[in-house]
Amino acid sequence: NYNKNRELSIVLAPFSGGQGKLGVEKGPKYLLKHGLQASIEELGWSTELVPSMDEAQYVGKLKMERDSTTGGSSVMMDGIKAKRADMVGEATKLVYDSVSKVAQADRFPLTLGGDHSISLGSVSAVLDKYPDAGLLWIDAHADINTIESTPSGNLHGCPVSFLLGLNKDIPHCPESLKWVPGNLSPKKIAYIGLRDVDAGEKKILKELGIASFSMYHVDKYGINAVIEMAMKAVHPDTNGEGPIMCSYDVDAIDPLYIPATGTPVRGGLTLREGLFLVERLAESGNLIALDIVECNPDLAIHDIHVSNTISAGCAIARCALGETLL
Ligand code: HAR
Ligand code: MN
Ligand code: MN
Ligand code: MN
Repeated sequence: NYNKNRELSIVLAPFSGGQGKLGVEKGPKYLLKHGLQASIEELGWSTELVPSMDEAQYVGKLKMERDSTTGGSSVMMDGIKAKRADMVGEATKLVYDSVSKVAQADRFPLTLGGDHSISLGSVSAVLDKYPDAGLLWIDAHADINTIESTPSGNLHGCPVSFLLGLNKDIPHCPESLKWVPGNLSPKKIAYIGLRDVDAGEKKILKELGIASFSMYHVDKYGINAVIEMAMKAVHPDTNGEGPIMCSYDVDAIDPLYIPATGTPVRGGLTLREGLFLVERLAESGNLIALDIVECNPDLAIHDIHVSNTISAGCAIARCALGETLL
């Protein structure tokens, strides 16, 4: 068990520049308002809050950009169109610095997004501390587009390619993202929940032989077998034992339960399946870090959508931290 001291830091990553919809920067504030910190304390963890940036830090710039006629600055060279690469590079480096301090102090980093680009920072920092860690990416999307393959230019669809170092050989790779070590091995990542994967992403997943459990596999084998296979995929020599980081995009869960998110895709995990995954990780004693990303309260068309989404986000954290283990 990696968490004997039960010391945890809630790292706030209120960043929305990795995609085009404002509001996702409010995720951390809403999750905290829902009582997340006290409920984690109740589970026997000592906690602290670590703000990695201000919620307002990038919002002004994003609003100006949205209101401008060009619809967003992007580096467009040789077919590369990574939107707001400077901002994303800077913000994710702030997350990296905060999570690094937490991880190096032997505390459990619970990083609250923000959009999924922030995991560039959290995962890189956790890998510095645990080079052998496996990464479970729970998501409807693979987020493995390179700056060449991205159809949208939104960098929240690209963090995994940077973590794997896939952009290093691409000419004109944005300078701002060169701080990312990019040394994650494709053998050390497994996906669960995939159902909206771009053609270019499928090619990369196949070429690199990355363990990818889509909704098809969840239906075919059941969620328990899938999480077991995913743990074994990232730690094959030790039958699934070893440090595991979980980067949890709430859109992995069906929009019936999680409506307030930027890119909902129907046919996702049930709420119970989504919680079981992290309950199993808690039970394993191998979970060393968790991200919860892509809660966007501004996208709800009704108050109940906000509370459903935020309460599910909080439940992911509590279940990952042992709430439902007897
Ligand atoms: N694959 C698409 C792209 O690259 C959309 C993926 C981004 N959406 C997310 N990420 N929420 O998980 O633009
Ligand atoms: Mn994602
Ligand atoms: Mn997603
Ligand atoms: Mn798509």
